[in-house]
Amino acid sequence: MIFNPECECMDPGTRKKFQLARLKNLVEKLYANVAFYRQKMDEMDIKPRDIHRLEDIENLPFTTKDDLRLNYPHGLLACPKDRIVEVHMSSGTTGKPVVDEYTIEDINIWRESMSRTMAAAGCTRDDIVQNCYGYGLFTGGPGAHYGALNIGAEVLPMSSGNTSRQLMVLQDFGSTMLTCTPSYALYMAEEAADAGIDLRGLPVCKGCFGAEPWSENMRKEIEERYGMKAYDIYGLTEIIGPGVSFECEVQDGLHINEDFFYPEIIDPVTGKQMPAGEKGELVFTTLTKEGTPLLRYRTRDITYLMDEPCPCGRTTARMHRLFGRTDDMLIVRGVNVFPSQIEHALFEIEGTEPQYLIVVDRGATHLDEIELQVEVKREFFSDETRGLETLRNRIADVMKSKLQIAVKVKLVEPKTIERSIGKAKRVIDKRTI
Ligand code: DLL
Repeated sequence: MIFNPECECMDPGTRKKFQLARLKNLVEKLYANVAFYRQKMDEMDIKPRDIHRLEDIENLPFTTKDDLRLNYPHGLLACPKDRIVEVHMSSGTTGKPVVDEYTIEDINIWRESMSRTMAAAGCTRDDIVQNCYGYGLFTGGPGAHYGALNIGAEVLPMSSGNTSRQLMVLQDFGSTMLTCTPSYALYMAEEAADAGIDLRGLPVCKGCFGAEPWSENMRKEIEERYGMKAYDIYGLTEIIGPGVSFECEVQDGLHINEDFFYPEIIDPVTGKQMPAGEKGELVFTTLTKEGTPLLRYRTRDITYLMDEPCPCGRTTARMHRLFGRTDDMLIVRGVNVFPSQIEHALFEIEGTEPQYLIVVDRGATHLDEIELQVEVKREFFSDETRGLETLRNRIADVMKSKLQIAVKVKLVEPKTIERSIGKAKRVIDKRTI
């Protein structure tokens, strides 16, 4: 279902006019109210009056995660502090968290964006949404909550974890829609299988999954285990949270809510814009935000924009599902390796479970080594060891041909690799420089 046809199916030329007016307004506001942006624009000798066309965005400064950390906690606030009604943060593994401060208008835009997201996955007022994204400073729980409420669906604000209770509620309340990270959806499916619960026989028939990388094969696995349609949704705290882009029923690329979040793809090295169809770093400008609006925020996420029309009728630009992040690329013996490449290759191999861990270390020879731990279906462990040996060799061969480097494969029994209730940790890099 298209939640807001007027905006989502708008003639692209008309949308561009809106975007330009909003961009001009944003740049004026940032120049007047945020010292950080005024200084950057002065350094680059660009003034708000220099923005005449959407293309002029290329002359504006970028914002990076480091800029956000340096201005922690309130340095990028663009409106009076008393207008802020809610705050979210992303944990990050190092340094200060990044902060997003919302006015009530920002919350309204978030609500609208998430309503479009969930409606595209089929959510209506008749649905019962079991929301297992974490509630708290993380944007996942509240974002899906706002969207579902706005649609008029019933929400079960479960938050993440306590899997046996999740499964009990899934059965007893007849939840029809699931919202959580894809890795948690799979973990719940495993626990359900162990408890003898037939997920395919339950009313749950659709879900919005995101917040971490996942592959097409992982989607198939979730769809099969639950008997549901699984949709990819994307977002990040800095921009609004979930609701930046989402899949429609066609499941071919994610529609960007570009009346709010203006996308660009740039070459991560030169910073130059790249045309549709070419892979690079995703950059967003928040056209309407009031609390902490951002100009050309470098997400570090890698994808490309698709500008061909989508059969669903929405006219918004789409982005391909993410290929990885500029900062999760591993350089192993000089070769660039993305965890998503490993995941993709692995899922093609019969006999493996969708659980793996990549451990990078330097061996006695001081050369980088990748150990790939892969869970294997239980039958293989009760089988004769030859089966295991053949599978191990097969995985090693596939990795060698896909990644161009040798990978040590360690097959482990089901449930050996630690499960996560939020974002899964797929890489441990033990190398010290
Ligand atoms: O993860 C917001 C979110 C919540 C999105 C629930 C979708 C669903 P952060 O914690 O700030 O915000 O993390 C943002 O997570 O830059 C991507 O690298 C990654 N990410 C988010 N969605 C996807 C996705 C939330 N669908 C970072 N596929 C982003 C791959 C994703 N990676």
